[in-house]
Amino acid sequence: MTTLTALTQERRLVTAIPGPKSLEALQRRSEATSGGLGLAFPVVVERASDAILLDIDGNQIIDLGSGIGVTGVGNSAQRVVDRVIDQVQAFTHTCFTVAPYMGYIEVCEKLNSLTPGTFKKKSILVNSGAEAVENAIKIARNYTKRQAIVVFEHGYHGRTNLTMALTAKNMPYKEGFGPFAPEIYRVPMPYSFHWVGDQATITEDAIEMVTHKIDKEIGAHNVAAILIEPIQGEGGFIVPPKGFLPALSKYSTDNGIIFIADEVQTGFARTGNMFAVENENVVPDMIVTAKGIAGGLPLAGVTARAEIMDSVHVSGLGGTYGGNPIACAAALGAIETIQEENLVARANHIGQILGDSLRAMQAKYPVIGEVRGRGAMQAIELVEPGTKTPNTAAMNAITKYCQSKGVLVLTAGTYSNVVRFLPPIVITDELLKDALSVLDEALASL
Ligand code: PLZ
Repeated sequence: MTTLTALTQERRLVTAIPGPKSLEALQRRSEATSGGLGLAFPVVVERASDAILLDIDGNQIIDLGSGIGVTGVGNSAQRVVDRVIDQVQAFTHTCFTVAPYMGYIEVCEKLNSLTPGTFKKKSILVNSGAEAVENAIKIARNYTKRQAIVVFEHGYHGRTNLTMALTAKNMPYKEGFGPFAPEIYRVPMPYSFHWVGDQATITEDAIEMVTHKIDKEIGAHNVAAILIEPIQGEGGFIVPPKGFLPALSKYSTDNGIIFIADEVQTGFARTGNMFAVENENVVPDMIVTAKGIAGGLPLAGVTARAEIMDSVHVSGLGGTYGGNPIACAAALGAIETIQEENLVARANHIGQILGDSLRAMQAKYPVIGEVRGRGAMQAIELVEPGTKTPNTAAMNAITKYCQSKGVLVLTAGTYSNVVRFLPPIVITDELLKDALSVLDEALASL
């Protein structure tokens, strides 16, 4: 076995982006793979470590996307690599519901102790965020004996049939893929930047709108669960106004509704708390995790009060690969990294640098309508200067400019006008500042 040395944490371009080898490989990509797959950054990756991606032409690219918020502990984090190698040599698969193994149990113990709430909790593991959301809904419906699910405008929960129905945005996620699952009700989200009402009373007004809709149009006693991202991810890093999540959580409790936090994108230190709901001391009945849990291996979890998780009949939950032993080994390595390297504090430190620098850019460039997010999860919303009209052209121009200079940034937003930053939480200050200087150039070049 060859051992690879870690890549130097610096940006280095040796060809245009994409270089000749990537161009050739991308030609093969388009011949071999479905045209239905998107492509955010047109290079082919050879290796990666921490916050640097090395492409097959030898370019070193700064990763401000973490594979959509996954590699918070860094690409190929050492503790993840070591545990995965040990596990893959020990055994690769048995199926946890056929012959169990310790890794699955240990990851669930970690989830039960790390998630908010002092009550007894239990967990299951599955393969993806969407599968975890599906299971959360199954369990909530089974426990409450109710069917309606309340979700929010601008929300994103996945691409499977049920989770498409839970997701707000039609294009590209839902277009042509219906029919969608029934008993899903979408309610208004207090998106403060675009809120037409009074900013001073946004929380109260939004709660009134949401609870009015639930009470009058659905009937609270028919609602199994309210499902919400504590900071909406794909929708454009929309942070609910202070007090909104606590009020929603209280309304759920008062009405026997399961409050589910979808922490797939926000979880595991990303926002400067282990889980984003902690920011306002919200304790969800159920919490869905994925992405950052396992340092890049496919793993997701559903964690809830024990009585909710135990309400399901034996064999009502499962799946061939859910909680695969290699993914569990990776998760134990990732969680150990988060704890030992104190990545919660590190995410706050990144948040300071990101926030200060993005706000300084906002003061210079009126194309930035708003800077928002928390910790290592922040974004800029781009507008026609002086208005709130979405500026998709600016988003595209900025991402393209960053690309050409070797900085990977991702986009988001219902109006396709948000550039988002989700760096590995282990990114060095120098590398982050270098990436932000490229972003500044991109804005200046508009
Ligand atoms: N819930 C809050 O952010 C995944 C989607 C990328 P899966 N977000 C990235 C894309 O284009 O498909 C996500 C999320 C929230 C659920 C999911 C779904 O997680 O692991 O992609 O299924």
